[in-house]
Amino acid sequence: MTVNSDDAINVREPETSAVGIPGLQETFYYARTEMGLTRTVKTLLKLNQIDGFDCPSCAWADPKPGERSHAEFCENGAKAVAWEATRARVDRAFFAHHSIEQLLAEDAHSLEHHGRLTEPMYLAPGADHYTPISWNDALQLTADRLRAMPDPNRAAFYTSGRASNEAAFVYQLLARRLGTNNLPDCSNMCHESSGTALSATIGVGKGVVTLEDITDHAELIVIIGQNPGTNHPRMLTALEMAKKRGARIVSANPLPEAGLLGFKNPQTARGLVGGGTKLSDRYLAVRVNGDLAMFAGVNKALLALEEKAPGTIFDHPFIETYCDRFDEACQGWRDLEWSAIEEASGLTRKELEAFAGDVVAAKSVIVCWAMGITQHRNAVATINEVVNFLLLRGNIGRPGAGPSPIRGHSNVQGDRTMGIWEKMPDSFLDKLRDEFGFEPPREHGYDTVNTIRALRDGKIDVFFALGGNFVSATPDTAVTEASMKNCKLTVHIATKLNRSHLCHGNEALLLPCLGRTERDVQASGEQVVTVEDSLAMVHESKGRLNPGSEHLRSEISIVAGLGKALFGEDVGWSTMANDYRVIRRHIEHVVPGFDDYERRVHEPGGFMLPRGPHDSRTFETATGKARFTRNEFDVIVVPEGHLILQTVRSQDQFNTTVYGFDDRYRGIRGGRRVVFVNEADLAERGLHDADEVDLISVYSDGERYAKGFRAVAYPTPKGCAAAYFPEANVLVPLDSTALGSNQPTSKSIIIRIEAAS
Ligand SMILES: Nc1nc2c(c(=O)[nH]1)N[C@H]1C(S)=C(S)[C@@H](COP(=O)(O)OP(=O)(O)OC[C@H]3O[C@@H](n4cnc5c(=O)[nH]c(N)nc54)[C@H](O)[C@@H]3O)O[C@H]1N2
Ligand SMILES: Nc1nc2c(c(=O)[nH]1)N[C@H]1C(S)=C(S)[C@@H](COP(=O)(O)OP(=O)(O)OC[C@H]3O[C@@H](n4cnc5c(=O)[nH]c(N)nc54)[C@H](O)[C@@H]3O)O[C@H]1N2
Ligand SMILES: [Mo]
Repeated sequence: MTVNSDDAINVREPETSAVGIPGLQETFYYARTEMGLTRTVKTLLKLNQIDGFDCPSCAWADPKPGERSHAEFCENGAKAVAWEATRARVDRAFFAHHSIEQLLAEDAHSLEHHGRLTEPMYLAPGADHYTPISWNDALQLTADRLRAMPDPNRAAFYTSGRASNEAAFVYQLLARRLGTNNLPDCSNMCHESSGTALSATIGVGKGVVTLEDITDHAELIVIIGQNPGTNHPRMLTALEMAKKRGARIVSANPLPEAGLLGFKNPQTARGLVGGGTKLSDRYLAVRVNGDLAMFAGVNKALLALEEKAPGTIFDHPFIETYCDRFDEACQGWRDLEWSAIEEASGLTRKELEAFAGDVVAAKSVIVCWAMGITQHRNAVATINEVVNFLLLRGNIGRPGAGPSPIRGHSNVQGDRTMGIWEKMPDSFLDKLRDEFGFEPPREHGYDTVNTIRALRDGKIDVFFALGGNFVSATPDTAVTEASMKNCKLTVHIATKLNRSHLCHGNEALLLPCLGRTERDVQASGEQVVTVEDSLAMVHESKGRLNPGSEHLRSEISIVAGLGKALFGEDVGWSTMANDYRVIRRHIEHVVPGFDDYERRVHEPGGFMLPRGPHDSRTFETATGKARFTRNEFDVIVVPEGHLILQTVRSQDQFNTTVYGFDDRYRGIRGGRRVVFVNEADLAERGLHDADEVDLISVYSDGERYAKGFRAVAYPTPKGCAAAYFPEANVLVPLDSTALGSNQPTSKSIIIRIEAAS
């Protein structure tokens, strides 16, 4: 892995399978460099084990207790752990030496690479250096600024998805006790579109399959808009198991991702030395934003087969018993022209009919998806169409079938379950009121995009973040960064320094917390926290390493400390911070599905949350039925001479955390300012591979520039392009969001590409 970026970006052929020996070597080299040998062994062997800690990287599920390997982690999980457990420190001397201005000139990699934050720091009005502050003063100052606001809605409480269930629950309690539902979170940028579509169509905003459904039951697994080789590497092990028993995989992706093509399992001899497992049986090079058309096309093809041989294709008993609006949806498919489908999807009718053939041959089908689906203007409609696709053949609520949005951050799903949402339903707020004896606000709060608008318009006095890197993760970087200046106070609970800590309000606080890997000892003894994975298993996580500094506090203790500074002991803030079992008892009373929480979560592997569609084909929608939808055929029209740009993650990053400058599977080494473009599109513009180019996004409110990218001729469909996030976020217009979910459209940005100016 290259850890310094330089001008000479090295480009090779993309790889055709993931993991294997290079992945393993990289893991250990990297972990040793950050943590040293003893710490590496001690830490990695506890990762994702029953008595260990949950991997702080992605939300992929763990196998059952008896089926875990001794090394139940992947290259990228190991990087995330090493990055947190590093021996490097950012202390008061560091801040005395480095001004805000100096730090703003550093890139994301170098900021976090300085090491772990060690003690609370304060930035006074007009100051150019952070200086030490005591915990007590930091919490009092925050409480004073919050109390000084004329309206509680002048505060916003952002959450990144690494926070534990307990931290998230106490945090939303604090915001609501204060009187606001302004709880924007990273999920607004991640699976908001999935939640919106699934709630309306099947009555639950999360996926409804289990790990065994994938490994043991599904006959066909469809993977769309996801790059599991990089972002959910342990999913490849599950896919390999499915393949071994004869399941088929169909992938749709505008990039030929190595991890979808093949897998060399580093934990088996065959994977280390042999050719590995071929994963996708069918690879559909869909156009960026073409999935709505693709699924409409497949559904149309299925309908045609059904009409030719009635009663042989669709699951009529299921449709009649459990669904509504079926006829309306069918009419929609009849009315669609194949030419429109082909143009919008970039796929031929023949390809889509062949895909429909795979579907008909499979008794059970799962669809997995991630950001390539959710970050588009038509994302909600696309996911509705995926639900249609599954409902047609009763592929929900039985083994090996169902929708499976693959979550990002390790506890992003749990945070939502705990109430981190700007529009939690009244049923949740009623229970919160009954449990704690105060009336929570009912008016919906700001999501992430609306928080940025409010910041920009001077409507937020205090911006508080539980983790994350708000200014780098959100769209329209220039607008967002400038907007933070309008705050009176910005506060970040964080493990490592990032750009959000430098784009500050009039005053700023930096509050360092324990990480997932570290022991958490409170008044009642050593604590555990709990998390929920992408497949709705709730389990515990227990840090093992000694804290990175004696001054670190747990997220829970910081948030509860602020609660106490604001409200005294009204809801028992200290009792919760002293003993997390008290928090779990409150959760049990407030959040459905957590009965007998304390006992069940300590069982090896934890427990599964109830999900009506999966457990009993119960659909808690507006009509009590699963809902077919007729979706408007909304496709982005790219103006002549323009391209549609998607933003992706490299192999060496976790969101805005940049571990290094390589993207091994895509053949990129030594840099991140690259743009992947079809060779013909380059040629049409008189450009060539390796040219330096500028990217210009065009939107109704004007043009945005990202300059100095290396063009890489790449096998992506004509008219499409890709670049890395967060570098490309300057190009994403704040107002360009998904219909119905308000999620930023980070995967469909209309751009021009020009020779560098
Ligand atoms: N190592 C590592 N792991 C991670 C993360 C990380 O940054 N690093 N991030 C975590 C988080 S928060 C998340 S949300 C997940 C993200 O996991 P992914 O969604 O896999 O992440 P992206 O890199 O955004 O990849 C999007 C994929 O969708 C494809 N795509 C783009 N547009 C389209 C389209 O229109 N149609 C189709 N069919 N495909 C499209 C892209 O080519 C790419 O393969 O990963 C989580 N895990
Ligand atoms: N263009 C574009 N933009 C995107 C995306 C995209 O695909 N394209 N993806 C979006 C998605 S899916 C997501 S989820 C968001 C991610 O948005 P965020 O969650 O806000 O960003 P991260 O980069 O994950 O946050 C990294 C920071 O978290 C802090 N941190 C790490 N561990 C801990 C911890 O244990 N506790 C605390 N308190 N802090 C910790 C560190 O300081 C680190 O710098 O970005 C979104 N933005
Ligand atoms: Mo995410």
